[in-house]
Amino acid sequence: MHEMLSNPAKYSKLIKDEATRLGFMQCGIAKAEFLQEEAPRLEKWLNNNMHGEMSYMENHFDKRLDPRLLVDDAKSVISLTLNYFPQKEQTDPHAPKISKYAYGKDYHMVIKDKLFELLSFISEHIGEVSGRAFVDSAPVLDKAWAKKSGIGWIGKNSNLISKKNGSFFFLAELIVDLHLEYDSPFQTDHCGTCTKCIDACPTDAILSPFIIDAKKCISYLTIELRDEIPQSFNDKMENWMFGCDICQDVCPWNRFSSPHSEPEFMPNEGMLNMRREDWLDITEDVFKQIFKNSAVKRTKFKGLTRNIDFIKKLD
Ligand code: B12
Ligand code: SF4
Ligand code: SF4
Repeated sequence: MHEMLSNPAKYSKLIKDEATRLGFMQCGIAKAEFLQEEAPRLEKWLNNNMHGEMSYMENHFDKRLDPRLLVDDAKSVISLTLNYFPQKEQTDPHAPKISKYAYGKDYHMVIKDKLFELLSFISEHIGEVSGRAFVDSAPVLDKAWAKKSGIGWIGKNSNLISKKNGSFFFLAELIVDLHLEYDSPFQTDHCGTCTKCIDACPTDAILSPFIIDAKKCISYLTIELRDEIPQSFNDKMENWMFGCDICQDVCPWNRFSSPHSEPEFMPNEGMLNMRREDWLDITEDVFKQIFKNSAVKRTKFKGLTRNIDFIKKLD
């Protein structure tokens, strides 16, 4: 990009308007630089083996902390949020529970498409820009960038919370070699003296404010863990079979969540209406049909039935 011709404020505005048109809820922009504050925290988290079997978290330590190692000559990190708060939830209160984020089509696919559209918009309306799209799977500290670009703060449950929208949204980034106008980092912590998430976590996975021991988190146990779920969690799963929303459901800031209008995230009605018995008897064919294109496929049929078998022992 020829800096001579650049107009950062105008470009930032163009990009944010297009992000809104594409259905993103918030867009903030930060300077691409080394994440100084996060470096020792990430190192400590890994050294204390908080990541358990997620060995991918150990990889690319340097890249995870510096976007300039991911994109040559990176100048800006454009952070985006996409709402997934659903209009309707599972109807049978006794059915094994699925996290709200996994009701619709796999977010990786939905968000990647939108990010590519935003990247082509930039090339078309601003100029030859090199950039890469990131959603979740790559070594990028999504929450740190969202905080740096003014979208919100990291709550004691370790999720990124926005004053306007709570925390039921995904995070994604475009890292580009274009100089833009930057938003101010989010400075204030609006958790205050609240400890609702820490008190409500059934497995005590929130060791202290901001620090999650993934090995104890139901989300890890039901989605990431390949082995059997340890017996010590026998009476602690609170009927969750895929992910867990407890530390977000109890968060006062989620009173401000409003339902998304993303067609791709609309849930399969049949799935929402499945009764407890239907889940206990689920066949591989039904699994394939209701979770076609869903993030739930990550556990495969075998993983989901392992989780259902684990929690059904409780009755
Ligand atoms: C690994 C991972 C997990 C792991 C570990 C969780 C974790 N907190 O790291 C597991 C499998 C448990 C998990 C669970 C969930 N995840 Co997850 N996960 C990730 C992933 C891939 C990496 C996160 C990471 O880098 N962790 C490493 C550790 C070191 O980071 P950290 O916990 O954030 O630690 C920071 C704090 O400890 C902080 N810190 C330490 N001390 C202090 C002190 C102060 C004062 C402050 C402010 C901060 C602070 O510094 C650390 C480094 O930044 C991201 C995607 C991404 N690429 O970022 C999604 C992501 C964080 N997950 C997400 C979601 C939705 C979830 C679940 C809600 C899913 C569910 N319903 O089951 C749960 C929530 C559990 C929870 N309470 O965190 C979203 C969060 C969106 C948001 N609004 O914040 C992300 C961003 C995915 C996405 N692209 O949207 N996840
Ligand atoms: S997602 Fe559930 S298990 Fe994990 S920290 Fe939050 S409340 Fe605890
Ligand atoms: S429940 Fe309370 S302490 Fe936890 S993230 Fe929400 S506001 Fe912060």
